[in-house]
Amino acid sequence: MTTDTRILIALRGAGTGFVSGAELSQQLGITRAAIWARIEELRKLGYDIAASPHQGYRLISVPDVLHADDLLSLVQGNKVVGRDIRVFEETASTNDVVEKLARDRVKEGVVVFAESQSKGRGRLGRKWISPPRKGLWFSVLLRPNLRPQAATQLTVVAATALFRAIRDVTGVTPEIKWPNDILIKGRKVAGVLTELSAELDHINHLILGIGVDVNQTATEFPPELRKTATSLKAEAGRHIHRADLAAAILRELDRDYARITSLDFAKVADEWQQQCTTIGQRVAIQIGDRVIQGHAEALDDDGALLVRTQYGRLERVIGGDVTLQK
Ligand code: BT5
Repeated sequence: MTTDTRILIALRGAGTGFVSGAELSQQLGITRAAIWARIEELRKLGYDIAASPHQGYRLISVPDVLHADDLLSLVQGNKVVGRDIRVFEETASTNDVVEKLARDRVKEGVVVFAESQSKGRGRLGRKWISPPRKGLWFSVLLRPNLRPQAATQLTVVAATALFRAIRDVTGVTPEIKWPNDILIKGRKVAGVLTELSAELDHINHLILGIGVDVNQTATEFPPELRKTATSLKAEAGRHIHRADLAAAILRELDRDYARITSLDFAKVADEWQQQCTTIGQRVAIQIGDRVIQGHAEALDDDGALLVRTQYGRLERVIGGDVTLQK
């Protein structure tokens, strides 16, 4: 843990109170002058920290920037997801950065955020719009001990984590649309891109790419997305602090990842089914050139959607574009 992370943990721990320089210096094992120097650096980044010669330091406000040390201080209890966090000002795609880390054998749980992406992507090579500082654009490296067929479980885990974090931080209750969309009043506010490196019988690594539209105003979306997309700010009616939301998502992901690695996917799937607006609906699912039509009945143990087709057959669908039918 870096010195800045530890200073921020101590300041947050004090709430609206002060932490004395002597206390910090003792806890961190560095001089009071060194602490003062770090506080000055944090101030330059936009952290408003009051300093009083008698009482010490107090955190007044934090800027709306993503800062790796700060994010780490917010998820210090996490076991896997977020034990290593890196933030870039701009990348082509955070999934590509993580893919490279995976090939360099970096441990699972590393999370890469970018303030903006020049080539953010969705599924099937679609574009994902990722404007600077308006949303959360990040990817998580995982090495789950699962068969490749069960990879959809991770998309389900990401969707339930997003659902809970968005509801808890903003007060707005979103819906989950299978397999990878989070919607509010029918408009997309977040998406998940799961990419996989696997052998026939096991997953080498899996990258969860997550995009959340946080603080765009309606007119900041490109015209072609204005009818289909929305942001948390537009729906909640207030600015949302991105670092708080990011930390909440990483905490929820860590919790659910632990659940599936302990082979408890059923609990995650139950919660998912309760929030998912796709289950129980008539759907048309486009998979490549093929369209399956029928009734979405449930999720199976691998996270696949079970669809009763118009011919009465139960089909297992692991991906595709869903349209709800009236
Ligand atoms: C997704 O694809 O929903 C997955 C999005 C994943 C984005 C993250 S950001 C961090 C990581 N790095 C990446 O490069 N990607 C991941 P899909 O279901 O295929 O939806 C793509 C479609 O959503 C596009 O064709 C647009 O219609 C629409 N779209 C594009 N940008 C959007 C945005 N910011 N908000 C809402 N909809 C958007």
